[in-house]
Amino acid sequence: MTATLAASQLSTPPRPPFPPLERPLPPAELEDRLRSFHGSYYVQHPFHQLMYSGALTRRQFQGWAANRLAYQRVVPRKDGAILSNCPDPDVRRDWLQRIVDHDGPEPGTGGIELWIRLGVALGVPRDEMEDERHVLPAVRLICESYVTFCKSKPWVEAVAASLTELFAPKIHQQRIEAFPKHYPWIPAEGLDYFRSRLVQAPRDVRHGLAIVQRHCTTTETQQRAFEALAFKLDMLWAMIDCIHHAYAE
Ligand code: AHQ
Repeated sequence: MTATLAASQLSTPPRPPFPPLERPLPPAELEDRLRSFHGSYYVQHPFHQLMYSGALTRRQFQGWAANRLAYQRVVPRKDGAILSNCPDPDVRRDWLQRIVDHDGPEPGTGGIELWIRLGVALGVPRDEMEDERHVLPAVRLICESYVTFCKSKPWVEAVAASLTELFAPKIHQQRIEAFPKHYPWIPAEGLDYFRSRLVQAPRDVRHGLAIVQRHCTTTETQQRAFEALAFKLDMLWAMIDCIHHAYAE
């Protein structure tokens, strides 16, 4: 491809090639290979670099929170899709917790509510968060692609896609540290969602990783797990890329 065709705007994550496996990886090596995708995680994206360096404007924060609500709202729907495809009652029993974490045990509770409160803390009126008027068409399509993936792929591949959260504790901790330091105007309650994920994400990752290690024991199933993780990494990267360029100063 000639240099002039190189993308000048949208960015692409560094992608470690995953060469075809000659043999199935034992569980520990499978985890290592999954973790080796960390360089493609969207914490590396310029938008997040702006966020953590203190360079994000209030408007960019507001656009990010309003658009990211579309992602938070598809999470319980994609988890419902995984439940509907999963034949194992023990897995379903544990996976149910993810839906309760996001939707809450009753109205006005749960992670999605905390995300709306983040948007309000950033200055977006609650009704403008809830009616999703600021969600970009591309972000909506990207988020729906995650639901479609989890509806249409074998449930273990959908579980593998959730393992981007192997890399999430760092992103939540960075926000908890960066916001008070660089953005003192953000009320402390705006961070409540990130604090909740510091507890929930590691628990979810332990559960999801154990499922992938238990079920992906052939080169074919392990390769499909890598492809599922790569899809989700691209999905997150594409989402933040749209937000970044839509709200570029
Ligand atoms: O808040 C997030 C969340 O609840 C989930 C569920 C999980 C999944 O099942 O795919 N992924 C995920 C993520 C959440 N927050 C993102 C962020 O940047 O705040 C990170 C994202 C992920 O890493 O997949």
